[in-house]
Amino acid sequence: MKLLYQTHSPYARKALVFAHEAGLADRLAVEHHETSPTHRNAQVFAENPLGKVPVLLRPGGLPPLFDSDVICAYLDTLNEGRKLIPEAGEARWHALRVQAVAQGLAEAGIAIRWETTRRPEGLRYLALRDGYIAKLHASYAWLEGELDFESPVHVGHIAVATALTWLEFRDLPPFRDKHPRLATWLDTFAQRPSMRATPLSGNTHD
Ligand SMILES: N[C@@H](CCC(=O)N[C@@H](CS)C(=O)NCC(=O)O)C(=O)O
Repeated sequence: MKLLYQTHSPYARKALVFAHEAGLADRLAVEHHETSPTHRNAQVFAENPLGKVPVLLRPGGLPPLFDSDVICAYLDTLNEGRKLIPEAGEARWHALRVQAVAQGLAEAGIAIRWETTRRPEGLRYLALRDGYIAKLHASYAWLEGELDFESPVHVGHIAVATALTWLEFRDLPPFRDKHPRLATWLDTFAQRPSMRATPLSGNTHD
């Protein structure tokens, strides 16, 4: 399988960390792609009409899979170990809603970057930036109270760790000062081989 990836994408890293945690990383050829709505990547668009990474290309003419949520769900079907997306009960809904909050963290971070550095200065809208900053702070507080810090790794943990490390990588609003449990948990999670094997690097090309 081939993973259309990006070394500075929280979503692409989430899919790859998931593959490592599921024991599937050696089945993936990882290919870096730059993407931006202002900088069309024809190879990515050929596989995903949204022009976004990650995309998982499967052998045998099977359709490409996107987005990161779908890729993780697919990889878990190949996972011969303990499932990383709990299959039933409240554990499933908990992991999926944690994943949803993590997706929102990355989305808010990207939106803040548009309103601070990516969009030309005269086109930035500070009220929109502030609205997204508020979403980040509310989500940090939610995770401090709701994340199951002690339980075995699931997709929600992977999504939160890859989102938070990306937010720090991009110097977006910090969470450590007011959310010590989250910060301590992240520092431990970041030492996992899956995280160490997938460092963030590079700049966005708009
Ligand atoms: N919901 C998607 C989001 C993917 C996404 O936004 N990827 C970014 C890179 S971080 C991208 O390729 N953006 C290009 C664009 O917006 O055109 C996922 O979870 O995979």
